[in-house]
Amino acid sequence: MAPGFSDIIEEARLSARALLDYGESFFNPTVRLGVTGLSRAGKTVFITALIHGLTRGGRFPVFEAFSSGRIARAQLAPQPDDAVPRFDYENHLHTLIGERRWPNSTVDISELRLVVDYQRRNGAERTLTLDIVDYPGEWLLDLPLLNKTFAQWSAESLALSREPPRAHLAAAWHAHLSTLLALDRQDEQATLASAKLFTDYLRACRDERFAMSLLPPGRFLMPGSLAGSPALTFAPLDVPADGSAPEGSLWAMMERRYEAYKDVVVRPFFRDHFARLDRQIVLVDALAAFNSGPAALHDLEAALAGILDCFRVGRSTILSSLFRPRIDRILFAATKADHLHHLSHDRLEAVLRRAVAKAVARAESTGAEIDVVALAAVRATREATVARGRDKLPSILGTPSPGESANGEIFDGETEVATFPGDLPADPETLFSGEAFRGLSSTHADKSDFRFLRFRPPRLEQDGSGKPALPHIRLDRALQFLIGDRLQ
Ligand SMILES: Nc1nc2c(ncn2[C@@H]2O[C@H](COP(=O)(O)OP(=O)(O)OP(=O)(O)O)[C@@H](O)[C@H]2O)c(=O)[nH]1
Ligand SMILES: [Mg+2]
Repeated sequence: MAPGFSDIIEEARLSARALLDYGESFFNPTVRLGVTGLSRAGKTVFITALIHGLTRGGRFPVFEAFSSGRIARAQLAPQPDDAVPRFDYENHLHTLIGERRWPNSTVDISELRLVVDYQRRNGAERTLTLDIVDYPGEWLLDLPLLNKTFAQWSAESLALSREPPRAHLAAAWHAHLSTLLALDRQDEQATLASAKLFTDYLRACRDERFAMSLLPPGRFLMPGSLAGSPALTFAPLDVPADGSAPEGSLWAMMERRYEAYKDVVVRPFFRDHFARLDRQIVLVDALAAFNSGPAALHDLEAALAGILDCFRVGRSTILSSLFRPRIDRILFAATKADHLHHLSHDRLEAVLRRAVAKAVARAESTGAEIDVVALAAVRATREATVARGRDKLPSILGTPSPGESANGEIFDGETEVATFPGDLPADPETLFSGEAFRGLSSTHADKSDFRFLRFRPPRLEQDGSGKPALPHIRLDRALQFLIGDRLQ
């Protein structure tokens, strides 16, 4: 398809921005690290722990520049983008360490700048600026909309909503949809009702019982200042695959608003944020999918494929002909690995590797280096072996958050307990085949194969060797992959 006028303008804007960034980073080497993940994946905790570790002497043996003492200093600096909120590091840290509570949910983009003074391997003194950008994974999953017409998006969304367990959750919306005809006259009330029922369906899919991941358009569930605006008031409609919407029809109205969503929400995100990233970590809460059941795991797999497609989309459309493609490393990280005994950490990593395998094969044209890790940015548990009959179960010890419950007991947030959350299989494939395990979407919590409780954050570790640090699992490996090469 020949590029339209708006594409050309968009390209000009992008190149101007890229030139500006390029000039700046020529004099002042900078890495823009995107941290993303679907809601509750662990973004805020990850960034807080990473900054705390880098600025306050964390224990990072695998992060070579740090453990070998070549990093002289890492400190916060004012961030460069005036229109982006600053990541509220100090508050999040206080909540985590001072109150031993997890930070509150965040729904917007935010950014923080860290300046790292280090010595190159050849002895020269250098500075690397690390801009960390925290944005919701839901926004990333919106990018594919840029290449889809309203008719295509409607058809895909409808097909997905007819599969179990979604079909059941979509019943009310489907019932309303069957009263609408694409060629009906445009009707604000019908559109409002349809958008509301569609949003209710998306919200029900996200509930922890079903833990679905693939739920675009992202802003329907986190509208922010756009709540109630026409750009967020539309829904999929049964329309012919080819053909154009007659003027004044319901179809035309929905289509116009869908395009407005792309203009107002998706393109600015692509231009101002996504296209400027150099490195990307995608945080994935696989445990939520295990809690829920096989359908959630399959949905997660589809969402990860969608996410990898975005990097391909980012490369093959705009910019690539003018500038080198930017994102050259992508790390997929299964978070909250401290909910499992260390014997299962490699297995968790294998599950994530399996979940992205097909997508990675498809995304080879991204040219980016891709890796997978299972980590816990903040380790809230310790390990123990618990005897059950003649068996010895590899268990974890932690303080469940107040209100969490298991086996009829409700925890007060003060008592430490040992739990056996379930074993991950040695072969991840078994989890992906059919109804391989039972989760909350099909059975009661007590009968589920996995049950991961929420634990309170730990106390700071004092090992007598200097500053107190937050315990973690493999956070250093993530750092090594994400910025290790830029500190050589
Ligand atoms: N045990 C443990 N729990 C974690 C860890 N990271 C995150 N969590 C849990 O996951 C929840 C969500 O973490 P956040 O960092 O707030 O996730 P987020 O991706 O920023 O979430 P939103 O801002 O809501 O999109 C926390 O409240 C914790 O319960 C971790 O390293 N270990
Ligand atoms: Mg957050």
